[in-house]
Amino acid sequence: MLDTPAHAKAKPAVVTRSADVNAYTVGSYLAERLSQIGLKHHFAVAGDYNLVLLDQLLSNKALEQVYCSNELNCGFSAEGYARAHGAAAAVVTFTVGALSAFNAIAGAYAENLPVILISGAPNSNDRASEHLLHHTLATHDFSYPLEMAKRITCAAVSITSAADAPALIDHAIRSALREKKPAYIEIACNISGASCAAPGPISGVLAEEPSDSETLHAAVEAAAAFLREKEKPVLLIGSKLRAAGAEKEAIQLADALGCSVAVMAAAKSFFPEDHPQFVGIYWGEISAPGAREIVDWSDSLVCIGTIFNDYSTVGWTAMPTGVGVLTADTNRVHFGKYDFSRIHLRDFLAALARKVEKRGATMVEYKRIHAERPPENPTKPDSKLMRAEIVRQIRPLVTSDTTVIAETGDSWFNGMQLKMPGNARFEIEMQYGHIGWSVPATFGYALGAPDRRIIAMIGDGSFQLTAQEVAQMIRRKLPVIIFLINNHGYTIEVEIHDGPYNNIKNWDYAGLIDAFNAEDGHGRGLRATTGGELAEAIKVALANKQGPTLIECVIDRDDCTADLISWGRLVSAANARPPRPQ
Ligand code: DPX
Ligand code: MG
Repeated sequence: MLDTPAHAKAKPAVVTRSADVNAYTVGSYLAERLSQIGLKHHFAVAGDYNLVLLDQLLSNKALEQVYCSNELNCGFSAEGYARAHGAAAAVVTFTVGALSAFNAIAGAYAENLPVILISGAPNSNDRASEHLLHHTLATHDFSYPLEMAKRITCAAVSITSAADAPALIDHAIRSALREKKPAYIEIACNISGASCAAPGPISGVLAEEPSDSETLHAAVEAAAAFLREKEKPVLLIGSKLRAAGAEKEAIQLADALGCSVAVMAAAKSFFPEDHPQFVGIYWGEISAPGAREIVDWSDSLVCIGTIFNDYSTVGWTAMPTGVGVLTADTNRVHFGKYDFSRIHLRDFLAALARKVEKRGATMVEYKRIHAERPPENPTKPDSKLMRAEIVRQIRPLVTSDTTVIAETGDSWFNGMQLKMPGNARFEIEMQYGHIGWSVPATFGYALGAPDRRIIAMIGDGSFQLTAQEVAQMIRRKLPVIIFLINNHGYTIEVEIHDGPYNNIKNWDYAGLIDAFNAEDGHGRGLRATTGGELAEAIKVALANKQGPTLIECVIDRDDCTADLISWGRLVSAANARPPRPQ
């Protein structure tokens, strides 16, 4: 399911209209819809407002219920599943569960992932009554989770009547899939088991509005004319490319133009790194060798699904602007005096590919200026473990069927140094940047992509936020490999602005796995303090198919990438800009 989101591939299930319509309840209707859009799992934390709903979801044998340790992790597990599988669902209880999950849902919004958050809710009879209820603010207002959800989803609905449930459920799911954003569905606990209509054909939910053909034609003509006048165009790939389902079409345009293709850090692996025109990660001052130079040398930059924020522009020092920039966004193309909307990115790229002529100058120049970074030499097996040695040893593990998941921290910059061969995938939560995201996201991703080798690179500080979800990997016997980089603190923050707040309590990270294993788990926890110990630990990890292996890699507090130091200096300068005079 990795190339095409699940809902795009999902074949409408045949609905037996002769079945008794009363055979469906609100909960089983929802389950059927989730299954029809291609989900095989949904993530859940139980609570009395959602127990009947969970029973209803369990009754659908095509959907497996997967339990999480808390609702933040439940949301992030679903977010990781959506990365692998195209969409996801998480079920929580009212307020105490939903408010924790909201942080992950906001992350899914920022990262353009359709995660459907479903919350159990108070009995419909208790609304507009004098009753006070548990898990609330001890007021008669139960509307605040819905109101909050509206700010972090593309659709938020509250179901208090079985008759309205099908339309509201369909609206929420349809919006999420179309907009690649999360949705929120709240269901009163006495409504989940109430009878409702049977689901109609799923095509009504999946159908997309086509691009406006006149606008598409005009946009393509104008863009082709723009490129015809240029000698040295470069394509810059951004993270919204995948959400727009336009990865193949970006390759078509690259092939047609024959120009250099640079990729933003947040989009690493969205354009194949073994494509002959791939020139590396463009990240301002810390770009791959040659990538920044070729972007600077170009006379036109075609920005495809890009997001320029303070981090990706390295503290606003690498912000492409001006008449040479053409931006092709999810549903919009704009450059110079033009601004076209209501066109799908994939339609625009595919049609433009058929119109343009070859523009290979940037590839000629790139080949002249490009110098590979020299390969690192292995350190002596008994010498102290260093960050560079960790990356060197991870490199050969990344095969075409591997997904690397890189947590916020120096793992971002370490991850950029890995080459992704063939269909290797790279996952990063760079827009939202919530530390701790990667542990549950790795769990969810591994369930969504059971045939892939999953490697997670996670800092010690991040791990402490969501460590419990390793126990769920153990429960499900998922053989993921976690490189836990123990540099004794928040090193990325150290490089931006240091203080005592960047020191954290050390844990016995490897030892923790035994505690999670309890009486029946097969996780392995190992500690590496030298290159030799790391190599041995990797062998153990590769042999362990019965559960996750966590390798605690102990390094010095200041042993970080040079890229982090340069980036940290410029981001720190951007943060420190004084207020404008009044
Ligand atoms: C913070 C960050 O140990 O990685 O490589 O040592 O930096 P490094 P760690 O995981 O530490 C992470 C730490 C504290 N960011 O350096 S990036 C601020 C922050 C955040 N998200 C949340 N809280 C605080 N990004 C939820
Ligand atoms: Mg750290």
